[in-house]
Amino acid sequence: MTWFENVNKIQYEGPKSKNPLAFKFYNPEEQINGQSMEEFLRFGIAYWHTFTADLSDPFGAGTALRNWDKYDGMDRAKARVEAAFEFFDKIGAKYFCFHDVDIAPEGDSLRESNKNQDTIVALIKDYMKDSDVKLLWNTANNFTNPRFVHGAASSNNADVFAYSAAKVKKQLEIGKELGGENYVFWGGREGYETLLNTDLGLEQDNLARFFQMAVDYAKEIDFGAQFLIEPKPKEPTTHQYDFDSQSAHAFLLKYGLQDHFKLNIEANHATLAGHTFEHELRYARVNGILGSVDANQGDPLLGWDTDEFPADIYSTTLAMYEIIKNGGLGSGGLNFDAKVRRGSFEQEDLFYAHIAGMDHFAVGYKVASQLVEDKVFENIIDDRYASYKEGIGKDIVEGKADFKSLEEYALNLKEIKNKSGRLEVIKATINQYLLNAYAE
Ligand code: XUL
Ligand code: CO
Repeated sequence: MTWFENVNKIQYEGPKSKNPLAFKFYNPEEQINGQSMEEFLRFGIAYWHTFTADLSDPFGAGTALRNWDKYDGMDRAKARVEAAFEFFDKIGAKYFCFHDVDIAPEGDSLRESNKNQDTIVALIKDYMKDSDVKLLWNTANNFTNPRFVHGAASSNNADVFAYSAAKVKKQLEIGKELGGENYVFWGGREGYETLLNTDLGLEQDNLARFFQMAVDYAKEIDFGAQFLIEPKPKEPTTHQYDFDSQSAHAFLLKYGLQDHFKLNIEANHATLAGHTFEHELRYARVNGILGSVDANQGDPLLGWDTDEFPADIYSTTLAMYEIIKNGGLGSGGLNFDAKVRRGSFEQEDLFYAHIAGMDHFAVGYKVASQLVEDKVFENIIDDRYASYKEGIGKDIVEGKADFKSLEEYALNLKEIKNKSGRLEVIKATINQYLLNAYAE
């Protein structure tokens, strides 16, 4: 049985290829800095968008044509596993990610849901044995079911806190069973709509208690995955607690959780927070908490999370710059938390979309590597902050200055000379690198 009978294994054909079912820029074997593209980029497939979602939106029903939809319930869940592993192999992705409810339907009780999970996890484990595909991360969906109407770990209802804990416990066990390299917490409904009925202090304390219990349980079962918090500023709640990387960091520091978590940075979440993707990556990187990436992009004309496949090579270049400077993503990867548009409902669109996303990150990687090799930004920064390498600047960074010595210095200053920031030429240089990377 094959689920994608019109598609063969996707090959690299180079920038001139007109074959929509071939990579133009992503060449898995190409070596950059002594590592293959495949090893460094660690692409992941998001199970929910690619195998579970039906492309419905708040105004319209699902449009997706998927040949596994001829089945129902557990049969469909099993068909999806088969289709997924065929897809991973054909697209050449080495990682995948899922929520509990993506892989198996919920039952009428938690017990039944867990049983459904066990059946599908055993099947996934079998498929993993015959392939080199690994679990980048799994997570618990503690936001879709009506029981999470007021939140999960930050719900006002302690029964919901308990239920949420049970779901995460199960996923930690499954992560261990499948050798998951990371475990993700996206606070889908961990936030609030209005302060008029919210105890913000208790909700945040409870969220921290929940994270601590997860840390303790992972230790107890010897599950060594990297824990990741995925910040998002809003949607579904008006005020999400893990608003952006800086607020997630403050939260971790406040509750003493900083040694157990890194961040999973998503491009569209960054822009929803009013940041660039590279800002979020940079903040996480300089604070030592850049763990993984959800690769997608938003629509600048729409104010919500559209989860589009990455197409903006300027953005993928600046993102890859951060990732290279981070020394890679360690156990993390580039997970395509991206969905084909509602109008792209044919099954082959899944291939076109992932090929495009992988190509665009490959371009970004190649161009960013060149920028790093030529020290383009490093030279700019060195020069721009040169005043801290000698004289009074050196005293400041070495802790040898105080207000009195600074006042004395300032009183004797004859003139203050600033230098141009040269933003226009910097942007032109980046474009030059982008255009020249594949020029003959
Ligand atoms: C939602 C989102 C999630 C997380 C995992 O915006 O990004 O899919 O990645 O729960
Ligand atoms: Co995401």
